Amino acid sequence: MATSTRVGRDPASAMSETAADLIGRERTFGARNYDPLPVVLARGEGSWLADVDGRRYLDLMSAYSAVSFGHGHPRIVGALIAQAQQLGVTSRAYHNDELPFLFERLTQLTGLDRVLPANGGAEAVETAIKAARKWGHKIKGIADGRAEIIGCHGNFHGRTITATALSTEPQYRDGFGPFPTGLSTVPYGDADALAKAITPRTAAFLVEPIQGEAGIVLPPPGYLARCLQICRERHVLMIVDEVQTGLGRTGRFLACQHEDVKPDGVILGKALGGGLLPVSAFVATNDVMQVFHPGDHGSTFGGNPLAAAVAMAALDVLQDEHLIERSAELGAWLLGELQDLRSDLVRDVRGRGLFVGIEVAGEKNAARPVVDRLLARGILSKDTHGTVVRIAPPLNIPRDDLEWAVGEIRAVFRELERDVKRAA
Ligand code: IF1
Repeated sequence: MATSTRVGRDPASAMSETAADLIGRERTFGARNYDPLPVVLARGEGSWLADVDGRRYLDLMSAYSAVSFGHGHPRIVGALIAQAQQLGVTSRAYHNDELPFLFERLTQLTGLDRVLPANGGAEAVETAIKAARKWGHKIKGIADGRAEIIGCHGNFHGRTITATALSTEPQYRDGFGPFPTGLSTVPYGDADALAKAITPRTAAFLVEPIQGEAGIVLPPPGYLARCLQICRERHVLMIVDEVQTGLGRTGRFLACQHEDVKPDGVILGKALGGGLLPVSAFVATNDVMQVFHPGDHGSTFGGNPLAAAVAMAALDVLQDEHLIERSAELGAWLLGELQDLRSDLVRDVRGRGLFVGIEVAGEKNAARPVVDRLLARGILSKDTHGTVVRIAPPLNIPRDDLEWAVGEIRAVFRELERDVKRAA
């Protein structure tokens, strides 16, 4: 076979490129849809990352909860390599010997009936919205094209046009219209508002059990259970977006399980790919999934054997390393420690499991100085919604590393308090 003249990076030249060179190259040739922190990562192992200069960072962000099992988990990497050497992508035109087991496993873990596999979270959200609309028309009897879906203020369900249409964040919507109709929102945490908003044309209520992007916002206790009751009474589907909160992040396999809520559908993503591949799924009841007939919906990569094998390994790690319980226990300790920061600069500390937000007092971007100073101390975090520092480490982060990080977080707030006093 002729050797291909691969266009790309000569490893030697890559070694010589400085962080500044790499950032410059990215800025020259890449769309500017992100403004990354000034760090160029090159290696990851467990909860630690290293930049191109060998500087190490403790990862308290886990790629927005996609790396819940740590970087390069040997069992998941092993599954990837083994499957890649056996069979990668076949399309769903044929069966494969990995996907049936993932389907069965996800129905057991969610208590639901059927799985439709996809790739990124947004694609699984789109699948759920299409399923809800078609269920509304074909099963509930809503006039064709008139089905409505209700979301929540402050929601985040991805970057597609439909998810953007549901978004209440002006920047996420600016310039991307026109938007599809039949999508509205109600205040998050207010079950009465949901009851009032439901019409005979409402097909589904789409909700995050804890709003991630909005700043780790927890609803009042009992909110999800009350919403489920309302949806049942009004023959409306309840679909829970667990892309970020699922797979143990909040101390249960699904965050809605904290209220013993079993919705009509659940959206999974991020950590399902084991920190290596984009793997997502829409899992729902037979009542919902009956609307899909061969050819109605699909994707090239959805359900490929490589993704299925990696997802199964991720679920094995979650179970065998008892990471759900660990998230609950270590998360409770972390929340207690951070709630004890005793700083005038901290407006609130909230979260569940290893999914915690520190709300910093001050103007819109008040969290950024905290993130920048943590970076300087060798800790990766991320501000979300400007004022909240998201702390969401891999669920298997060593306790002593997390204890060290809490000490560094305390020190950063002491430093910032001194700076504020000096500036006053
Ligand atoms: C970005 C944060 C944002 C999600 C929920 C679906 C999706 C996401 C609850 C879509 C994705 C990512 C997207 C990424 C930053 C991150 C994020 F909340 F995690 F921090 F944006 F809000 N449902 N969240 O959180 O899944 O298609 O990305 O796989 O867009 O900047 P995806």
